[in-house]
Amino acid sequence: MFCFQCQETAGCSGCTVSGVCGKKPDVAAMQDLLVYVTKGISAVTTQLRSEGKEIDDNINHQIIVNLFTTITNANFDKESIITRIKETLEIKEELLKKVENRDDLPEAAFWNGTEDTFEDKASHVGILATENEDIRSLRELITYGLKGLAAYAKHAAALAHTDEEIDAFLQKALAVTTDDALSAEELTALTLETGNFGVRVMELLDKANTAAYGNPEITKVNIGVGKNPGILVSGHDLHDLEMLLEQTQGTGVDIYTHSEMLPAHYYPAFKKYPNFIGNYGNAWWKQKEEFESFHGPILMTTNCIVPPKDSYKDRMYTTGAASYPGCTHIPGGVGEEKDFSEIIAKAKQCQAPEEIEHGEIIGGFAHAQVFALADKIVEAVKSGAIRKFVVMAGCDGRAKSRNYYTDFAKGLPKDTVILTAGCAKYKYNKLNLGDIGGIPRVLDAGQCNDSYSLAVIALKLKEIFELNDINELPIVYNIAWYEQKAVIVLLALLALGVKNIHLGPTLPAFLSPNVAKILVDNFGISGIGTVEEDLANLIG
Ligand code: FS2
Ligand code: SF4
Repeated sequence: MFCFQCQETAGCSGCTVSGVCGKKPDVAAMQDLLVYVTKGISAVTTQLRSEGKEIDDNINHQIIVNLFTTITNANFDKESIITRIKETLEIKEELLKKVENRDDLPEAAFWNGTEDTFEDKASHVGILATENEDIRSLRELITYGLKGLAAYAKHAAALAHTDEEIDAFLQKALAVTTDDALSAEELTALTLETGNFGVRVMELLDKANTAAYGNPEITKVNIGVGKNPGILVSGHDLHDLEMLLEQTQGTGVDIYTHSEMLPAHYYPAFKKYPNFIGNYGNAWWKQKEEFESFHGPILMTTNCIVPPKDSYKDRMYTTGAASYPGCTHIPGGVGEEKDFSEIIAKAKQCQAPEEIEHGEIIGGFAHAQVFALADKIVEAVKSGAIRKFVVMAGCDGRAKSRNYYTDFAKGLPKDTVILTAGCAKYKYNKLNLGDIGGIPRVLDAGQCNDSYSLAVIALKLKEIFELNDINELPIVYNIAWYEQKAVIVLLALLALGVKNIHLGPTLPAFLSPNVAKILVDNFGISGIGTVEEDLANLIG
């Protein structure tokens, strides 16, 4: 196997024996093949669009869920990946019959095979099949950005928000990564276009979420526990959470969020549920201890599964693109009603959660809430009470080196405000960093996709302060990444013109020296140094 798509890749270069995430070589092979056949079907749909034919929504959904399935930590279940490969090949064969001009289609568009050929085919279509290091780097950078984009498109689609132009771009870009005629320059341009569509998909998801659940508002979230048995919901899918909340009314079972599901508490629509108790625990990587002490069932709605311990494996459930062998998968397609009765029945047999923390955390600072506070914030900037905003969005992870972010947050002067989104926040959202004239020093916009809100806020401030360039604002960027959604967030920020982003704890292994140089020369991207150096550089 060879995989280097996430920050925790072995030796900062690539997982070759087994994934640091727990992905085994046979699963890695099937994921490689799933990406390959998804590129193949995308080449076919792209050709059909160019011939004026429409592509059905179900096909668009198949493609985005395929990509989501291959995101780090989402799906460890070989059988479910094989099923997706077979389904995709079947749909592709039907589509291929409708193509008039097949001349420019790549090999991936024609390939078909039975299950006994999958392993052999997978061994020829992985990342290392592209020999030129720079082309490989750009292809993977684009593919990972598209995986993140697909994840956000899937969440929006679950709430009946789709955009044919986004799907058409996603499929065109996937298809193009198989084109050997494309130069490094053309691939670089496509990388930036991917960032533009990253902005669009986050905007689409923001619309989907706020139309369904209202605008996030300042909210204090309980981090303690109640007396009833509970279900812990992790991942990012708000629609799954909504269905579970509906189905647990009057059952005596409480609902808690874990990790990236925390921001659900900020939406007005979820506040009406009396059994929506609070957030339990921290970022995804602490799940081994926290799922154990929770005692009740856990529902993983998306990625960031850590291979479960036997002690709670029988109460861990997956749904959507997520799957783990031996854990029950709750079926249901994009936007379909799901039946969570099995999880609810399981919860009733479990003890109530054990309290591991007590108190409250505050969040809900997405764009509408921040705009409501705009006068106060602008005044604080003008008076010098706020000297700088520091965007510290992104992901958390296991590496000890990530303590840098806690130390950096602690070391920031008291006239600075952290803008955050994603699970990176758990490195500093319980530090009690205080406030500036009533404005908390950690403003949490929400999930990683709500980094869009941080960009909207920056653009609004640029307008208020009548600046020509987003980089003239007193905002600096010190972003932590882990998986591929952070890649699309990064590309989106670059597309919006943000420069001098610090990215850590390590730069992506999939950036070849030449591709890294393009990012450094054109966007001023850099890694992180010591806390002291970076505080001096970024804050002065
Ligand atoms: Fe955190 Fe994991 Fe949000 Fe990432 S919970 S690393 O999926 O996308 O962030
Ligand atoms: Fe390794 Fe990350 Fe790939 Fe898992 S997703 S196999 S940890 S590079």
